Amino acid sequence: MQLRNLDIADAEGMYAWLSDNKVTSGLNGEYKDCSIQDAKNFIFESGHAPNEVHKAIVTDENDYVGTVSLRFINDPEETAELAIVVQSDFFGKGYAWFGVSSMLKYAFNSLKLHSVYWRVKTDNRRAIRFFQKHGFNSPDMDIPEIVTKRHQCEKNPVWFVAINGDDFENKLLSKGTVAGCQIIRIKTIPTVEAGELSFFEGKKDIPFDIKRIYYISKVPEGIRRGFHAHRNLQQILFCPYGKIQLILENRDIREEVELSDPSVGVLITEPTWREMLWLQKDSVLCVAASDYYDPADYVRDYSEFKKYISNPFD
Ligand code: T46
Repeated sequence: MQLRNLDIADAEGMYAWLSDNKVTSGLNGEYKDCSIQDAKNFIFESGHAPNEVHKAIVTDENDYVGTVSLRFINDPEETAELAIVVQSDFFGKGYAWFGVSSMLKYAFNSLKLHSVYWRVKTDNRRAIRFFQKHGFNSPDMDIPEIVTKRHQCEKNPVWFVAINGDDFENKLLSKGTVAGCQIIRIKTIPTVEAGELSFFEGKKDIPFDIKRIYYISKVPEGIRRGFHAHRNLQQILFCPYGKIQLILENRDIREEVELSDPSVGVLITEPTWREMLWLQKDSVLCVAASDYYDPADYVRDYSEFKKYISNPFD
């Protein structure tokens, strides 16, 4: 996935979400009368709008997925407002987070802004959950009045903020756990010009001896694997190359974490449902496991998993 400038050929994809109630019902504007010509006009004007940046979020094949924007750049000074929209066919595939995190990086690293605000309609539970899941909360501090005033006819939008210097990509990692699984820093020795070397040792850096190592590679972007739990197996999962989202569920908590840093691993030592989503093609998932391969240790049926964790001794 990548960001690029909007192109007139994106109008069709843009019209697809403009006429999709699943998308527009969560947004703050009126879109029901929009035509493909409106999409073309927006794309044309977006290249010339002062104090605005609009980018297309696209697949590896350069197909339009959605738009992410910064508006009101430097009004007030060193701030901007962010907006994102993704076609419903691409919900849950990592594109929204890619768009948000890439645009925030651009706002902070290239535009040198201090803070970026965005708002979500109160009843857009999906979007609110999405931002909370990524560690964002409604800001403690007040949003500048000049910003809220622009949207005063909207009913109590939920505001979010990112501040330059926040480790927003690693908010979840700094939490230390994801769905009850431990997130660990893998010891890493950096060099100045020759990369870095990471390592861990069984029973020293992780709580078990390693009996098996496997890795998953050559997976296209957007593919999901997993969909099972283990009864007894303990594992550490890490991603030495690329970007993979882990969706983990342990008892009542279902959480996601993105693995993209070779020096970060997730330790799964309890029966935990796992799904892995390839956010970038050719990403590699490596696993060190506490035992040999045993098909009988897998729980591949979700309802069986729910029963198993409520009473593992049944
Ligand atoms: C896990 C996640 C993260 C073997 O023959 N030996 C092995 O050691 C493994 C791991 C798998 N296999 C066979 C079993 C299947 O015929 O390889 C095939 C693919 O396995 P599976 O569909 O289970 O792959 P994933 O990616 O869904 O899950 C794997 C691990 O199996 C699992 O333990 O936690 O990665």
